[in-house]
Amino acid sequence: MIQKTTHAPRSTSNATTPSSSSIARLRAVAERADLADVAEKVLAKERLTLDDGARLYRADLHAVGALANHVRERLHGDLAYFNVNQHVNYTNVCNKLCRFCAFQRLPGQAGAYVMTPEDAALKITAQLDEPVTEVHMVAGIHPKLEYGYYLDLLRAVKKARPSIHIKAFTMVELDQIAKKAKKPLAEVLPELVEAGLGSVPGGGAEVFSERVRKLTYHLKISGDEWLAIARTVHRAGLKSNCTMLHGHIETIEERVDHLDRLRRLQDETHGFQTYIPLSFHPDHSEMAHVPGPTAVDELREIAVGRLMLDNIPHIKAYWILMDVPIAQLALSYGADDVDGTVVEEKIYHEAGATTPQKVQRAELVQWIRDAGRVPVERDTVYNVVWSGDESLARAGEHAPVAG
Ligand code: V47
Repeated sequence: MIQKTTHAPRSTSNATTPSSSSIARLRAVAERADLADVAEKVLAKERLTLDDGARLYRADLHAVGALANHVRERLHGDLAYFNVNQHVNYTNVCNKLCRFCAFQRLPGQAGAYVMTPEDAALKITAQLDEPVTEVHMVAGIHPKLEYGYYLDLLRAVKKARPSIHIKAFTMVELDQIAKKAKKPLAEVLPELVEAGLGSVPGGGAEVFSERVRKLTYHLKISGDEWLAIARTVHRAGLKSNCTMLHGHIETIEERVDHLDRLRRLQDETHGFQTYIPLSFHPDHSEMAHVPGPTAVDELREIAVGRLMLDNIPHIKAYWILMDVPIAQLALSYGADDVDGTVVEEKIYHEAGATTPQKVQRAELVQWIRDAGRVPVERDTVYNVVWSGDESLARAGEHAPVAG
């Protein structure tokens, strides 16, 4: 846990206007890091180039973080978002054989499991006493699951808790579901929505580089395919998140290219809500020899994401993946979201994550306050469920926590 701040959060609104002295300080910090021209673009809200992006990966971290924090506060002030969610990983059977993944099992392998829709519903009813608003439901690509299974899964979860928002199926799963349905995804999506799908998570993007794909996840859809599926999802009126798996064998230029491709699709669809850099956890994977990213790399990834993705509203520091103190620090390096209570995380805990598998809502609120930010509970699509904004609290305007 990082040191508690002794000052009150600077702002209770969702955007701050920096003083001329803080802008002068920002310019000085940027100048010392040879980023004066980048700072001028950031201050003028101009788009950064790919070359700027590559420089941000090599420049002094604190200068990059200060620039990202400026953008974060311009957009969100001191607010930091979280939600009350639970994860359901309905199967760990997967035929994609990604070398970075410790979660996957082959059909019949020890430890392989598939939940029935009823099993998944039981996971939901087990949390009915908690104020859960979202289920994050993703899994491996099980070759034998038929289209009807996915529809039944959505229906069972929705029936177990009708108020829940189902954020489910990565672009990789959607590709498989459409293949099983033997219909174009554009025709499948309305049926999934009818069954209960609310939005789509950001996983499965890895790094769009073909070089990296050939070496580490050659059976998975390509970057172009991931982006095409995201486009179809957004055109169907669904929001999604987006991710980049970093800290393995990818180069700086491949990361910048990935961010640029996300940014270009977002210009077209405006469908991405949140970008989440996913820190590679090597344990128990075929890439266990790769050291994975350091805390410094994680903070930089958050900051560069905030600066390059000028058209994506939110940047998430996923606390499960980063140590909690790093996620807290990330709230001053560009991030404005920490994800949620995450009951029963499996993917990263199979890969050696040492963070807890869930957290109580009150603890999450305290982590955010201890980082000097104002906690705001959101639903999946960023409607405010509860605000820790003290001026609202004084006015008695807290929205009730959804049950
Ligand atoms: O697609 C798998 C990654 C992703 C490992 O949308 C690994 O709100 C690190 O996408 N080390 C799934 N990463 C998780 C994901 C996600 C998480 C939280 C929030 C949201 C959101 C999305 O996890 C996979 C893959 O890219 N992954 N194995 C590993 N060993």
